[in-house]
Amino acid sequence: MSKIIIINGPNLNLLGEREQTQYGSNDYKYLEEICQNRAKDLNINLDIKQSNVEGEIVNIIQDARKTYAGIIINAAGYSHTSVAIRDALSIFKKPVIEVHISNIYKREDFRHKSLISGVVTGIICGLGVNGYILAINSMQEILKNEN
Ligand code: CA2
Repeated sequence: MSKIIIINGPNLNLLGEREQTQYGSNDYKYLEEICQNRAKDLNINLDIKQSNVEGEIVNIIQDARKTYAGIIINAAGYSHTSVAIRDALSIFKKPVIEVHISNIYKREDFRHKSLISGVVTGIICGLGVNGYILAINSMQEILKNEN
């Protein structure tokens, strides 16, 4: 059974509490539930982690090398600023899918550049929390084709 991890960055734990026009009305628990349900349907073993701390996210990515076949990451605000997270992802050497709930290209200029996009396998953005489900589906296809 494939083992993958979803890593969520800062403030995503507050989903549903504010900014519902950008991120929808569903809360973080709902996001975890729909992802776990989809993973179960696909016979994937899924772990989900969230951190508001850049260095913790780097540690999670480093540790992921030993355990996981792929990473799905929404680095949130750090997508636009973090060379350290980009470097950690580039060392991972297995499939990585970047997810954004909102369409970052429709928003402020500073969100148009994601520093991690250049080191990931693919990107899903602007499709709401359903983007995570699409990412799980795609990861399953990628991993199936590897074997
Ligand atoms: O669209 C996305 O998924 C983002 O990665 C979300 C980040 C934002 O900084 C990126 O530009 C795009 C922000 C996540 C913060 O989520 C909140 C949830 C509830 C209330 C306030 C923020």
